[in-house]
Amino acid sequence: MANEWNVGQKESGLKEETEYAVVVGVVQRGQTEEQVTEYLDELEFLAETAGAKTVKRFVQKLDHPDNRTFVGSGKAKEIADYVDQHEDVSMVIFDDDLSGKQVNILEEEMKVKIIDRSTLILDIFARRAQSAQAKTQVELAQMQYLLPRLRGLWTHLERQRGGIGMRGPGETEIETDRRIVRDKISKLKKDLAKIDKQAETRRKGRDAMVRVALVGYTNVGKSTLMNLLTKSDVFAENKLFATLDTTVRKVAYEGIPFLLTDTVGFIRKLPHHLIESFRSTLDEVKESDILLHVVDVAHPQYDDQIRTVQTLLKEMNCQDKPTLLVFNKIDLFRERNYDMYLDQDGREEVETDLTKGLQAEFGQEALLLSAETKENLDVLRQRLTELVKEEYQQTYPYVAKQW
Ligand SMILES: Nc1nc2c(ncn2[C@@H]2O[C@H](COP(=O)(O)OP(=O)(O)OP(=O)(O)O)[C@@H](O)[C@H]2O)c(=O)[nH]1
Ligand SMILES: [Mg+2]
Repeated sequence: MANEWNVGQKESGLKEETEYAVVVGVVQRGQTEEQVTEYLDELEFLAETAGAKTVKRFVQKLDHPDNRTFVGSGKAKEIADYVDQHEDVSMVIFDDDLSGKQVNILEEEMKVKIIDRSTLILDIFARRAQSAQAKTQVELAQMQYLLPRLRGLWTHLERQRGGIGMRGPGETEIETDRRIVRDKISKLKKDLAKIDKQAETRRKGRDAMVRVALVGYTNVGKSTLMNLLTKSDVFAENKLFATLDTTVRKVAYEGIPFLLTDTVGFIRKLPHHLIESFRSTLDEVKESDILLHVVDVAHPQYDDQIRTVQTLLKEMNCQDKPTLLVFNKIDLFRERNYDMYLDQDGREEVETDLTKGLQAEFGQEALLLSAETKENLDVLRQRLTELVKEEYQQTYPYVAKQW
C-alpha cells in the first residue's frame, strides 16, 4: 500500500519511464529569492532521483504559505492552467510539507498528483531500501507521515479493507483507514524493535576497535571514499540517497586496525519521522569515535550543507567527537571556479587560503581532496591513522600497547 501514494508505482528500481513535473516554492518572510532558487534546484534533483523531469517552476513571495492552497489562490489557478495546457505533466511538487486538506484542495484544482518534499524523500528512500531494516524503517516513517493526513485525502485503502473483522458497523471510512494505518504502525514498530536489537547485539559483539564514520550531506562522495579507503565495492552514483544501509569494513593502516562505516546522507528538511525510524542506523554514527565529515566543495551551497549536517550531528549529541572536514571533489571545484590562466602557484595559494578560511569558519580541521583523481588521499590516510592512534591511546590503551 505504501506505493499507492508514492511517485510512480513500479518496483523495478529507478530506471522507469520519466514522469514530468512542475515544482512550486514560496519565498517566505525572512527568506531570499536566491535561497528559494537553491532549494528548488535541490527539489528538482530529488525529483530527478525519483524519476521525474521538471519542466516548469513557480515561485511566489508570501509571508506565510496559504493554509488552503499553499500558494495564493491566483497562483494556484495559474499553475492549474499550466498543468491543464501541458498534458505530459503528471504531478506538482511543493518544496514544503502540505496538510491532507491542502493536498485534497490542490488535487481537486490541478487534477494531477500533488507531492510535497517529505513525500518525495520518503519515496526515494522506499525505492532505495534494500535490507529488511531499511525497508521497515522507511515504511514506518511513511505510515507516520500519512496518519495525520488521512482526513482530506481520498481513501487509499479500499483494497486493503474488507475481510472478516476489519470493519465494524457504522464505522466511517476515515476511522477504518486510521485503524489500518495505526495497526500497521504498531506492527512495524515491533518488527523494527526486533531488527534493531539484532543490530545492537551485532555492534556490541565487535572487537574493541576504534570506529570511524563517514558522514555528510547526500551525494558528496562518502561511498566513493569508503570504496577507496577500504578497497570495497559500495554502491555510489550521482543520485541522492544512493546509500541507505550502513556498511562497516575493517581497515588497517600501518598495521593499526579500525572500523570504517559508510552511512546514509543527510539533507535539508529531512522528515523527522525518517530520522526517528533511522535511529538504529544513525546509532552507528553515535557510537563511532571519529567522524569524517565529507563535503562536496564544488557544490554552490556547500556551506549550507555543512551547517545542516552539523545541526543534525548536534541533535544526535555527536558535535564533540574528533572530526575531520573532508572537502571532496576539489577537481570539480577547480573546473568550475578557476580561470584557465591561473598558474600552479596561483592555485596553491587559492587552496591554502581556502583551507585556512574553512578551518576558521567551521572550527574543525579541514582537508581538500578528490576521490575522483585520488589527489591528497594519502594525506587523508595519514591524518586518519594519526587520529586513530590517538583514539586507541585514550580509549583502548591496552590494545594500543601492541604497537
Ligand atoms: N568530480 C568528482 N566526483 C566525485 C568525487 N567523489 C565522488 N564523486 C561523484 O559524486 C557522486 C556521488 O558519490 P557517492 O559516493 O555516491 O556519494 P554519497 O555521499 O555516498 O551519496 P549518498 O549515498 O547518496 O548520500 C558520484 O557520481 C561520484 O562518482 C570527486 O572527488 N570528484
Ligand atoms: Mg553513499
